[in-house]
Amino acid sequence: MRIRSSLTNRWSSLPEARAAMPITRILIANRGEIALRIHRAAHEMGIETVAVHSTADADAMHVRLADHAICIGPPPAGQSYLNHAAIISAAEISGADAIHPGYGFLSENAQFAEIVESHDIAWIGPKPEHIRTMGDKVAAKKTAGDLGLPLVPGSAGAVETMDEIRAVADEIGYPVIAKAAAGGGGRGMQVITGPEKLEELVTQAKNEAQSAFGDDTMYVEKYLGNPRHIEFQVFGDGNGNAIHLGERDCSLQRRHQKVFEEAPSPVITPEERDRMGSIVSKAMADMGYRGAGTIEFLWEDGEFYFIEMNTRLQVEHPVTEMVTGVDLVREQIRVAEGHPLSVTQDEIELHGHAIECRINAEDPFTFAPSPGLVNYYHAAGGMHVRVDSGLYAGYRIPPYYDSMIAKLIVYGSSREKCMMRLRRALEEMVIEGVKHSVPLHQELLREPDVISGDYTIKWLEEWLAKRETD
Ligand code: MV4
Repeated sequence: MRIRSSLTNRWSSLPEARAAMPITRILIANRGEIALRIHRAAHEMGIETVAVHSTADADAMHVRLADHAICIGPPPAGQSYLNHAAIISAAEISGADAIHPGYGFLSENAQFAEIVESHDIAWIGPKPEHIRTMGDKVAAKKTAGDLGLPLVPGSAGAVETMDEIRAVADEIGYPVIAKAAAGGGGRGMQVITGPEKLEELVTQAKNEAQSAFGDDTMYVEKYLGNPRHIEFQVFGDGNGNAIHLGERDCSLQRRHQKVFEEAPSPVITPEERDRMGSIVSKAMADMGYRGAGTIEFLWEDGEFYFIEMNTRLQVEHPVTEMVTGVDLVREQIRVAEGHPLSVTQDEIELHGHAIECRINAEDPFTFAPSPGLVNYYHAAGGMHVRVDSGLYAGYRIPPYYDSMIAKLIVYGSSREKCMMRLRRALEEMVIEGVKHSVPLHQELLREPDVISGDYTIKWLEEWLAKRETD
């Protein structure tokens, strides 16, 4: 462990210190751009950071920036970034009084959150019980329904037998979709267009779910043919107060990986936003939700249908930060310290438009991963341009982890101005040595449907299939 700075105790002069539990040193249980994002919020609050890393990440930017760094294992995430004992030990050894999990890895692991709290370390995340409930998609849907969120019509809960599934499908009408209760991210899902194929497809979905999650519990929903993916950012203080920060439109996805996200959605009116926002924030207040959360909806023919809730900070959170001016990581840390939210719903105003492009180290045509040495790097800059990335010239992108290497987030006072600025910023980005998605984004920003905002969850895959044949 290396100790580089000792920041003065930021609580010494604050009267509120007695009520809340100050955090002085955060262990960041993650890597890449999100580890940097958390480090930045912490340092702006006068809080020290502890990086943990695998042997493959010894030269990573998150390790370089942190005040302390501890190697927790070999490259495979199962032995490092997912290793409960190694991370808890690192927190104890370094004297961290809080753990921030970022996204992915342990961020939605209720058991790990409980272990953290049982060691008297603050968990910068939702209550473990809420992580657990939302991780079970059947329990999540029941909870969402009880809290007044609009649901996709379907089975009342888990479906046990083939006869039961057939009865539900007959009642709601085909097409239906069978989903794994333990699923999410599109695994263990099958669309069923008619009764002939029901048995075969349900069996297939169950087998996928069993091998992916060790649980083949299924539920059934009406299949929506061509919706948009619209998600609301919510925030609770854990004591019955909650707000929403508007929505993000994340419809442009490939194989359940988001490519491009924007806030606000081009199709949601201020009235609809206020109406749905009130519903989601009241739901979060009623459940006593703590910290950052995202409520995912499918949106079709002007109606919202709840599908899932994510109990973590999301990759695309910066677009919400750009249009609201709220630092979501700072807010997460404050809430973990026991403070109320620093803003009220009345103080949340949306200004302008923001778009995020995810930049991956992959071929922009085949999507094959492209790890390796980045021999030159120059980030875009200028007014209203934000680049969240751990890249630097001379960095070697390891092959073991997610291929996302940077996020380019751009703000404009209108959607049109945002897109003009985004095109300008993409021109400035230089990443040499590996293939990456900047050219893909440049191509997308020339598409009339993207320019007009006229796209659904099917648009990108259809466009890519067409591009293949051209
Ligand atoms: C659906 C659906 C259509 N109808 N549910 C995919 C992952 C999981 N989060 C939920 N998913 C879907 N659920 C019903 N009732 C279509 C999808 C879906 C999808 C959703 C959001 C973004 C991209 C998607 C791509 C394919 C399918």
